[in-house]
Amino acid sequence: MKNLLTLATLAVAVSPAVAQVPVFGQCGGEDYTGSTVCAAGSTCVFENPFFSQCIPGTATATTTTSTVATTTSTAPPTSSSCANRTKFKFFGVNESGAEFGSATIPGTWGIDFIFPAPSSIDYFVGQGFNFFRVPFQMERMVPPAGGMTGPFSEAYLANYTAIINYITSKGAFAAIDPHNFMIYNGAEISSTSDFQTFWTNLAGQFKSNPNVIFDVMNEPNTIPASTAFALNQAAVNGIRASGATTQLILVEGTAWTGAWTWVSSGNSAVFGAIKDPNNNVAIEMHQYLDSDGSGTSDVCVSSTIGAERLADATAWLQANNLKGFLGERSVQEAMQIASVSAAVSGAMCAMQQSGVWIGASWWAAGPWWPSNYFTLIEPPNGIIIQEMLPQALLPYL
Ligand SMILES: *[C@@H]1O[C@H](CO)[C@@H](O)[C@H](O)[C@H]1NC(C)=O
Ligand SMILES: *[C@@H]1O[C@H](CO)[C@@H](O)[C@H](O)[C@H]1NC(C)=O
Ligand SMILES: CC(=O)N[C@H]1CO[C@H](CO)[C@@H](O)[C@@H]1O
Repeated sequence: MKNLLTLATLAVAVSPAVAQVPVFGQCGGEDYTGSTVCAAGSTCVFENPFFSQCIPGTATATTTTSTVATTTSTAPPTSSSCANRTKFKFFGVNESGAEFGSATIPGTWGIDFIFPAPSSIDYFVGQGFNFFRVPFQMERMVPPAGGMTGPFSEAYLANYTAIINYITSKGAFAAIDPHNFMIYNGAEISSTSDFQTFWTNLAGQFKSNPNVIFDVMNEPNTIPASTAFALNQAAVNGIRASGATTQLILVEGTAWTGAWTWVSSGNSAVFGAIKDPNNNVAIEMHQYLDSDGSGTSDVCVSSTIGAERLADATAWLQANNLKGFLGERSVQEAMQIASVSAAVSGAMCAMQQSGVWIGASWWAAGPWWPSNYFTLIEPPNGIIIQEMLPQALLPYL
């Protein structure tokens, strides 16, 4: 999720005491009632309708300009006209909840955070999906008192492991996702050796489960691509050192690991060198279809935008003989639903024809999203369940 919009209009009531939100704390979002005043040196930045965050620096209100042509006269393919495609090995949804309430650490189960519902897992498995990405908050898993190389919070780990094991007991795959943007306890993660140890410890907890996938870090953003690469490589080394040698590892680049910015962010210059002794790593990218690619707006650009935004990343994967995984993806509702479905269908077709994308996962399911969240795929009534699943997702299973 890119931080392209500053928060002004979404600010909620400021408490009379005007408590300051620490750097990287939550400062806004629908239903958020805390302070919107960021600590000195940081600015409240809109991330999505439900979450704004105090980011170091002064606001530069970037306007959302689309750099994408709205063109092409060729109609996007439908699933039936999408010839010669390879199905995804992994196809499913993100299951949010355990990472919620990131401003409150550790926070209270049932109030600040929650774990995905087994009934939601059952629903998607019943539809034929086999992949779930399960975000969690690092500071809850490894409390700041001991640091990221310190002991786990046994209770949080136990609850998290329970839903991971539930997923894999159904024969599906579960991605372990520290949803921390490469920031731990208010600071950018910089020590490759600490991060490697964190992953050795965490992967060690899951090394005997072949259906677990290790997703190194959700959306590093303001750090250089080379730093993101070094930290991801350290994590790969740490995971394999734990004895988890068979499972898939997903690495993510800087700039919110955006597919359409894979080249301009510098990720394309460094991530081709990723080395896994067990040769089972894929590059995870995210892509949204609104004008600034951030997933914060509910207007989809055009019916061909999905395939267009993935084209460069696909070419890079092919040239580097790497596999890709589209880990977060959503579309917007304001367009006529037929066009939105076409945009998604077109993207799915292009991915499956390319031969280099091994999986895709929709953002997002989870028990706590508001029922009107425009990209909600939580059963039974999420808008995407009703309007997108049958037309543009199920045909690509
Ligand atoms: C089908 O796709 C494969 C791999 O992408 C390609 O090598 C092959 O030429 C394609 N066949 C046709 C008929 O398009
Ligand atoms: C774990 O889940 C139980 C409910 O099953 C809950 O009572 C407990 O507070 C949770 N603890 C944490 C740290 O998530
Ligand atoms: C698309 C979207 O809204 N993504 C956001 C989901 O929520 C997490 C926090 O839990 C954000 O960090 C993502 O950017």
